[in-house]
Amino acid sequence: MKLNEIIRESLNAEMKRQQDHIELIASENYVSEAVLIANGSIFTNKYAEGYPGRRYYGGCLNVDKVEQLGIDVAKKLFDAEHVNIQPHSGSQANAAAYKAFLKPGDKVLAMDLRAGGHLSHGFDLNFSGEVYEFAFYGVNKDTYYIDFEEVRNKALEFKPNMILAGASAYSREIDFNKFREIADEVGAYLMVDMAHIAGLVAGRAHSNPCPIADVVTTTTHKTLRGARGGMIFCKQKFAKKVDSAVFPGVQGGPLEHLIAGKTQALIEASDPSFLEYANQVVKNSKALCKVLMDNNIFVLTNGTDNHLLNIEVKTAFNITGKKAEAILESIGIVCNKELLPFDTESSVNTSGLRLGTAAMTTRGFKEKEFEQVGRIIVDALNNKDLESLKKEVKTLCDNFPIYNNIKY
Ligand code: DSN
Repeated sequence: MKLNEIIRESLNAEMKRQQDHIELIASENYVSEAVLIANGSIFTNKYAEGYPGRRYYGGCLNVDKVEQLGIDVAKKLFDAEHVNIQPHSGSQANAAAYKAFLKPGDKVLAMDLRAGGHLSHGFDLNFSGEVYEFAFYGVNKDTYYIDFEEVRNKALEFKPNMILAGASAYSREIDFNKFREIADEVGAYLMVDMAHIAGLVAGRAHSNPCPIADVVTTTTHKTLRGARGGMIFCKQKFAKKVDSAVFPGVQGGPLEHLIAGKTQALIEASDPSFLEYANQVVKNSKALCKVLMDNNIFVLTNGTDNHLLNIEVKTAFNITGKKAEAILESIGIVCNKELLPFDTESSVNTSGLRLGTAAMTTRGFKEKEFEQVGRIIVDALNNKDLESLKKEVKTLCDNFPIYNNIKY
């Protein structure tokens, strides 16, 4: 049967959209052609409930080989005692990690969504906020850094069963040892959600939480540049309860085609060139940050140590984050509005933007290109000639192709 025409047209249109836009969404990236092949492979036909060597279905010889390879590579890359690479997503990984370590109603201290946390870290409309009792720490009002005094005070007062470190919109290195100290002081488990920074950890551009925390969750498609999905790392002593929390706890059959895509990406992230990539992501982020700061834009924490930066656009340009996102998209730059800590705007409008460098670094952008992107952003938000800025964006995109002639 032929590929449906609407699907074909949409895929080709999406290929063109991705090629013709500068992608600054901090959680996105471009996978390799090898990862695409694995993602779209015949492993999608296979049921494989269970784990390599102990499945509930026959015919798992080939998927076993790949999943075991992924496990071995992930353990080595992240210096972890145990890993489960079956979670379908970061939220699924978090659901399984909570299930492995907590009972419904147990207490978790996590980063506030408004300070840069994540929906699955206790937001009241998310399963996490419904099943467990969450309290939140935030960032310092002057520095916008994680306020460890607040973390400690809240931990002493709230007495959580678990402390959760990790964020979706935090631009500074997270000190996992400090979280460990506080967790030990109050007798809590330490969980780290390293979804955003996993690629930087793999590329040695951020410290590694795996040897420090009891359990670490991640997505596989952000800075790690793999198939969409999740993983959970833990100490060997927790391996059994983590594995049974994933299956049969929160999932049934694993998506072996995506596990093949994750495995391919993990192999790519183990290559020495990935160290260079991760390092370049951070250098690019710093270069973009400098241009924006030189143009009097407030960057939260006055800088960045990782792949992203959060900027305030309301003061500098007298527009909301929503409007800024729309202006940039009109010239071919894609990013997302961001609700900032202490924001006075609603979550629909926001005062800020979150900008990330992982995707365009994959396409080959270096500091020079990010300096140009920073200048284009400033000009666009100052409402300079948008037509000519759009042409400049297109030329930059043309000079850095994503894939060699993929056509559906
Ligand atoms: N939605 C992702 C992000 O953009 O950060 C987190 O899951």
